[in-house]
Amino acid sequence: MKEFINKVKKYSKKYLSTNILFMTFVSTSVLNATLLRFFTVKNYFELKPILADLAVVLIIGAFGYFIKPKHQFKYFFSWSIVFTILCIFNSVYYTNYVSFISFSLAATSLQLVDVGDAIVENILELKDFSYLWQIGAMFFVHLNLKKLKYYEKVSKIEVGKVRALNTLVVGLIVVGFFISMLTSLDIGRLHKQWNREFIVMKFGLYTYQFNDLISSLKPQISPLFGYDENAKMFREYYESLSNENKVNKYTNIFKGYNIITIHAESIQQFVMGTKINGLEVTPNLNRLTKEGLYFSNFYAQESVGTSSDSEFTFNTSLLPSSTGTVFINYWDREYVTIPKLLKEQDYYCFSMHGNNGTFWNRNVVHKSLGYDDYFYYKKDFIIDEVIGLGLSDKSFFKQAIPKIQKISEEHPKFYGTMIMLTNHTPFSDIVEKNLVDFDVDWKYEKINEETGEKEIVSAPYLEDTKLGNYLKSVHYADQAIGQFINDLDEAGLLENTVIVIYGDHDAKLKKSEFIRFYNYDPYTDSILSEDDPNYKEIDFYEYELNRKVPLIIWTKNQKVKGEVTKVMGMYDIMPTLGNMFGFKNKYALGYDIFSVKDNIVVFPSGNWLTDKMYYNFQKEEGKLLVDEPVSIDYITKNNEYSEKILSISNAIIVYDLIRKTNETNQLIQEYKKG
Ligand code: GP9
Ligand code: MN
Repeated sequence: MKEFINKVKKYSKKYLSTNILFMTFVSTSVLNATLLRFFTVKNYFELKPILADLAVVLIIGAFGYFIKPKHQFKYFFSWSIVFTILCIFNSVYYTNYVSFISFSLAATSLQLVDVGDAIVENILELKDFSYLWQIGAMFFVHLNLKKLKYYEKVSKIEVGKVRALNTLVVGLIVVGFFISMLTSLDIGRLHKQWNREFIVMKFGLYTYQFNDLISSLKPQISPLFGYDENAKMFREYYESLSNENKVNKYTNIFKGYNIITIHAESIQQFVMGTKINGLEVTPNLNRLTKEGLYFSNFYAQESVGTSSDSEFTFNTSLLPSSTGTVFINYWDREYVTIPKLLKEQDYYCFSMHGNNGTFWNRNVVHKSLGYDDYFYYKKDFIIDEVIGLGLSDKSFFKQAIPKIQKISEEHPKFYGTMIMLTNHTPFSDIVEKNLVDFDVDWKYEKINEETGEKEIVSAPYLEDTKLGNYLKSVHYADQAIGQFINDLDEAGLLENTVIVIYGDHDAKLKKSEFIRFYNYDPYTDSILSEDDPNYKEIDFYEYELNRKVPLIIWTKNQKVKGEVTKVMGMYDIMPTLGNMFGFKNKYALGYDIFSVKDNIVVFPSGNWLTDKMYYNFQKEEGKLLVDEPVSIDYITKNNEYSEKILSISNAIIVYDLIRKTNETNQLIQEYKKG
């Protein structure tokens, strides 16, 4: 044993004394990345990102051993410069945008970011320079090693390849150790790469930046292949569509009206029909459905880009991309959008949100979608009440009123998108802060066994459950919407304005939550058994169909009214509003709901929904929603159609086909002019 310890001691001594430069590089790089987290996300003690940073640096460092010792300094020093620059840039970026730099944005965001802001806000702080110590340390160590003739000594004993391989193995062991600590949520988020803060917190700076580089390159690489066939498919599809403008009773009905769109975060439609102890969860939304047009079978068509996908589909009538997220990976493509078309009619377009502007890359994407201005909380709102992710909806809406008023005074017409925030999963903050007064306990009458008298008993069956918190949170969101509409009215902003409210996606509640909700028996404080005649089964289809969200088009004077039960998707909004407001997107994949006969909602998963059937593409089976059967041909045709729509949408997004077509048309025009 003693011998073994001595051996280890001897080996370590030898290793330490002959790997000084390598170890300085590794330790300074890991320390600098930790320093960055210290100044930004603040989780500097967490083991996961330290391990991840260590693994990356070890692997990069290992390759240094393939170089002769006297030249190794150049290698390690160059990497130290790269890492230091990464830290400094990210530090400055974080101060300004509370997020980390992405390669995909670096090139073009400079043109889009408000230059005025950039100058005011881009002030370097002392801490941004603190990372330079790594360069100094490397240089200092190198000079001393030179003095001590270290490189000559090492040259005699070092077998580069062996050291390189050994170090690589150690690096890979650290990687393995790190991976074993990851959850599937961590991996999913790394893959999607949109929550940049989260990735740096869990994966460290170097893995983040490396992963970001790869996902930023993906959109550049994929358009290199398959362009011709995609462009052909795109051309043929749009040539096959009829150009005729269908007129109906809604055509141009709102020409010249302002639009305020409320992006109602996570509001699912079932809450509108829900009453707890006789009280409506959403009294305001319910009132608006009666006073306006209410689309009761409306579905969001979001993919991994959740909120941002809905904003994209709403504004473009295209579907989310099949790889990555449009707002992150394909935001620089050309799209025909509602703001762009309204601007042709002299509208001023803005969007507002109570969270950070960089979330979902909105500060960049909203500009490229054609919004004139994007307000976000750091700059334009006073953060006087925080719930969950950011400014509370009630405060957000209150503060928005004078801003909208000013806009309405300065511009002839406006289109505004108000992105709500409070009702965001996990819905617990609002409950913990006791900011909503909505009792979700089940109240029922019971005979008191001792007194024999009737009394009201309360079963806290939803207390502390996600669904229970969700209902409370939705009640708050509903109050916020109600308050906003009242305040708009008081400010005289409703006279010539159409309010559009849409749920951006479902609440992502588990099936088991619904099973408990629909099958709870307060008398026994338990869930009904499956063979109970009152048991409500929630299978795959029930669950999917229940994911629908509200869509309401409302005006104060109740100019349009009624319930539309036809199935409808987020991509149908643009053509439907287009018919009402007098604009048209020839690349729209959805239809004006008042002109289409048999509508189909195509989901990014390949599943589709018509009034007759919900079809599960993965399982190749569907559920009939009507009594009459459908033919195999009906299913095949809809399958083909769904695939086509998804491919067209993807082709436009990945290959930037709208821009390319516009450019070609312009060239032809110029050529014709001579
Ligand atoms: C955050 C918000 C939420 O700013 O809009 O986005 P989501 O998580 O729903 O996609
Ligand atoms: Mn959302």
